[in-house]
Amino acid sequence: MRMGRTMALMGGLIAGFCVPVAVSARENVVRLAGGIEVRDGRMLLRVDALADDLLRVRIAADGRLPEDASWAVPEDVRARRVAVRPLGDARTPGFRTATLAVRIASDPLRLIVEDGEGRIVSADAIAAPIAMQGRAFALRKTMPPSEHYFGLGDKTGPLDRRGGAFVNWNTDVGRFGEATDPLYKSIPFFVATGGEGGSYGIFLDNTWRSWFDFGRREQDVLAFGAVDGPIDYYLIHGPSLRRVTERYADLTGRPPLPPLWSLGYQQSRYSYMSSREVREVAARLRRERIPADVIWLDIDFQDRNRPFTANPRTYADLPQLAAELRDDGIRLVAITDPHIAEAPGENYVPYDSGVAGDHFVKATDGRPFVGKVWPGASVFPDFTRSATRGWWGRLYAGLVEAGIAGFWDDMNEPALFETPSKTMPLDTMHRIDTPGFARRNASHAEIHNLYGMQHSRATFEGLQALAPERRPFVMTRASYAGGQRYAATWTGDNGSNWSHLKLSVAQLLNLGLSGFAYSAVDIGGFTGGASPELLTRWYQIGAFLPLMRNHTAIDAPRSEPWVDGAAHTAIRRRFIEQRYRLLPYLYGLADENARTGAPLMRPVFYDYPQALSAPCDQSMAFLVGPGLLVAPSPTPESPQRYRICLPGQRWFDYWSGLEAEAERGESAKAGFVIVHETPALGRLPVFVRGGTILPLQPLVQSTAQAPRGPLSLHVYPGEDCNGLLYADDGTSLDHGRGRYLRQTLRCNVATDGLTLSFEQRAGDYVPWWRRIEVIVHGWRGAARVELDGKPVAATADASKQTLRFEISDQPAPAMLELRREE
Ligand code: NBV
Repeated sequence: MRMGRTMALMGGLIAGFCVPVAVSARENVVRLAGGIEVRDGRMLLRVDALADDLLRVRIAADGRLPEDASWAVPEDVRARRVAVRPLGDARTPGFRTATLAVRIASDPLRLIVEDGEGRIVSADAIAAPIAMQGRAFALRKTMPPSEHYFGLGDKTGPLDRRGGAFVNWNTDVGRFGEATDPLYKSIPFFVATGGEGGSYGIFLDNTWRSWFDFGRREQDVLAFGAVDGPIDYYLIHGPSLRRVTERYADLTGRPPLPPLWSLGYQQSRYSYMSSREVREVAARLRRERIPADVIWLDIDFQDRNRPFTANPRTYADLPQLAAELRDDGIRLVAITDPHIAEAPGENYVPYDSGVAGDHFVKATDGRPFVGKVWPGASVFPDFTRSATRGWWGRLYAGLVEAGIAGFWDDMNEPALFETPSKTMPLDTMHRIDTPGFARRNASHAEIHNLYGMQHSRATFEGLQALAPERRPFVMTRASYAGGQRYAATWTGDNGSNWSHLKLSVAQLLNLGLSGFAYSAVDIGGFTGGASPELLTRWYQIGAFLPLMRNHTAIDAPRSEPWVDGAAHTAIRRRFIEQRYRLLPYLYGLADENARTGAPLMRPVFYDYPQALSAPCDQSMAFLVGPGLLVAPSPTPESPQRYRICLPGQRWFDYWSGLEAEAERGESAKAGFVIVHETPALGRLPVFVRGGTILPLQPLVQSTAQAPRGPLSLHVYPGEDCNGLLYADDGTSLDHGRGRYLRQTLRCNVATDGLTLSFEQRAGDYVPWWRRIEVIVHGWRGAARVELDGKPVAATADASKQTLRFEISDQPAPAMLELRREE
């Protein structure tokens, strides 16, 4: 249980930390072109300004900084500097960047960061700001009452981390619950918002077992530390939350643009037991007219659970299966766990070649470490060696050739059976041999949290090498900060209950703020079996999540969309269809994410800081990009009416297209349009921000089909009105060579109507649409429409308050004028 274990760990650490290591007189200050180094007794504190709003802080208790290496932050990024101006005196030296003031107070050494106006962004605590106990360290900072904390990957509990304490130690938790910690991933990064200096983020780049305490143990103290390893963290100043997440992406990388098909509906189960069963599922999806792009193959597709094999009886025709499904617009994703069966003399290539290349992690006796997992006795690749990653990557040749489109790296905490620690002994040896690192042996205690990240890196890079023209798709369960460069993720083995439905929204939001923009949750829950209503609700919300995958455990009832009869199937189908209609919008968000790091799924306060103090329970609400606000009931199991706080001025109901009207008596609350919703099974409230141009496409059954008909542009007038069109071939890397289409659209509300402009198109990709249908919402009365001065026939619909017309595609800049007529 989270609190019990965490408290025990930190109790030990912090108690010992009360004796600061060095408080002697200041010995020297070295002013650097891009930072400062201050020594106090033996302790060394170094701050480098990588950018005006991005600081790297390193502390060495023995005065010597450790090797400058990182699995998360690439070398060229760590090498960046901006010139700084000196600040302060010998007692409190510091520097200024264009936007920050950095001061280092003494006795004890303390770091204080202010913005240009002297407002505190982040300040070390006065008491024991840096404390050591052996090789463990704890850092303490002040925690203003107004501040809220987010991030740390998919850790459970409330969205806001304030008042919580968390441990980073990748763990196969099985049936996790609301208070389970640690979980599968370690992303030691949080964002803070609501303080006087604006939003900031802190990323502790330390792979050892680490912890974060947001005022749980000590009120108003923010503390973090690790049991060993470097004291090396980055402080990012926003002041907007958006800017923090973008900067974190500059630091640790952005996910590459994923294949379009991965945004479609994905059907999985542990396991579809034969290629016959896969064909049946595929046929049923098509027969039921449920759009789908992917079917997943879990461990039972393999021969005796051995990675990189296919069961010779049940999946003898894998290449044929993949080809047939592909013709039907369905791709296969197959599991490739990291454990390799210890099977000498059995012609099991991954084992034989792994031994020949000395690729496995070693026990203290120097022999490959052997542990029990799915295949029985297994050995574990040492992914900290580039040669091993290369070897692993080549193992995919057979599956890629068989037509498998994507891969699933599970069990990579790494998880082991029949051991209380659930993983390998901490003294198991890895042999780091990767450019940018000194070659050395490293204990599993140091590498554990990295294992999943480097596993998915090996998979990703292997696929790049095997199919250089294709975008790899990899999903990993365990990872570390920066792992978003290689793989999408999901939240592991959740339960089929309402509490997990709620948790999943907070988990995916925090993952998005932690760099993992592509994340999924097992729709319906992995264990237990969902009630029909729970499953339907999950499908509805799932349609708006970054990735949409239904998955269940081997012993759980099936949870494909059709399992609960026609009425439920119809609702689930309708929501999956909406996701497919929204693909042009979702793909535009993917393009934005690849360029800026902005997550697809965002907390409402990402764009609307006032949402942090909304007079509504916002725990289930989220944004999809800047334009959509999804507002499920905060108590989804309850039929109770609930209030929805729409921040800002103007919102439209996504389903009816009508402007959302503030409920009577609610309009007085400044900053929000407040509406009420009485839950009905078929409905999920979704709103569009006034000021959005939302591109939608005609329905398809798979992204492999070209949509037939026009692209629809729904214009919802309002402030800062804009939209983005992005398209490319969806699977290749041609978009990096100019074969893409990116076009900004804008609208301007005038007293007598509206203008809609198409800006200059970038890229030379020719899209699937030839015509564009424009639907302007909130329109009253008749209209005269002109495109670059030429009249266009338009139809107004008074009951829907729309104005509708069709034009040809507009590759060049163009201007539409819409004038209201009496
Ligand atoms: O490979 C089987 C399962 C998989 O379905 C699930 O999604 C993973 O989280 N896997 C765990 C192994 C253990 C299941 C008890």
